[in-house]
Amino acid sequence: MKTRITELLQIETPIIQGGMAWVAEHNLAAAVSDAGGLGIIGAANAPADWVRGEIRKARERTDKPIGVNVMLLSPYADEVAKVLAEEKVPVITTGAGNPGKYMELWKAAGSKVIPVVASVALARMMERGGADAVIAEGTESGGHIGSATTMTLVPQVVDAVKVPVIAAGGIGDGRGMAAAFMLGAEAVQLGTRFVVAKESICHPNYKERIIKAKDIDSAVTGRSHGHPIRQLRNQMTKDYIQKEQEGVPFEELELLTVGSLRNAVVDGDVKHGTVMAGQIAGLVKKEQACKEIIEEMMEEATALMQRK
Ligand code: TUI
Repeated sequence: MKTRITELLQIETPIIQGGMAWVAEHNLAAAVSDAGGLGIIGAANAPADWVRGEIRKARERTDKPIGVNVMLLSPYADEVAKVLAEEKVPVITTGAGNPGKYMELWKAAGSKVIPVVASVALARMMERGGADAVIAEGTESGGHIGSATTMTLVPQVVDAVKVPVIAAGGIGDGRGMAAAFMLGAEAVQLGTRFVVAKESICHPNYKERIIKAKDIDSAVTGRSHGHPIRQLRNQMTKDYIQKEQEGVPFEELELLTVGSLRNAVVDGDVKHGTVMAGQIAGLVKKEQACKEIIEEMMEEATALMQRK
């Protein structure tokens, strides 16, 4: 399937893997790119040297293009930004902020820059600043979220900018992909379904928690201090939300989550750790290879889109 995004990124299928912290490392990214999509290494809160190492390891695994996602709240964002320019990473996506200050550096290195936006205003600003495309991410997503839904955000962003739009948030199969295309998107980004991929290094307990999740199993922590995070309900979300309701200050709440995503992803503590996942978790029913996920989605989406 050809769209402006497949042309821009030189990929075969308009499916992009999200830059999930701790999960989106070189094994997953290479597997997605090898399967014809765009694999992404998630820099998250990791130091720049780790990011450089992952880029190089991914390059040993595949000749296909690979992207890197910069989490703009990271204390290492400036250093990571420089490494990406040095390594001439072909595609850079950003999240949780405004990447305006890095745009010139990245464009000079020849990278395609694709910021995640959660509003029409930021989408317009990013286009003016030279973004090659934008990812319109709805509140159905896992992790750090905005407030607009994918259904409402995507068509409004499509109408507001000329650059191609990638839809994210709540998409987990070919039906979601076809729906996003009906809204005007030219590619989709998936996180939760790829967390459960065979090539994902995520702990089996985490994958199992997603597979067992029901439709309304996610909760949002951090609304009280403006950093909302969607994750699957467990003891951690219960304690956190109760403390938020009691008015416990941000600094104290923050202590509850130090290292908690790592505890879940790496050590498999899905009870007390942070199990970030989107609302589509209830739809994800089994572990599959990235190639299988992409082929299945493409088959389903193209059949739906050809239907009159
Ligand atoms: O970034 C994400 N999802 C994430 S990042 C993450 S790790 C983390 N660590 C510490 C604190 C917070 C998160 C887990 N999940 N998605 C992309 C995304 N970006 N979603 C929403 C946004 C967003 C929201 C508001 C982007 C820009 C924005 O406004 C920026 C501005 O300054 O106007």
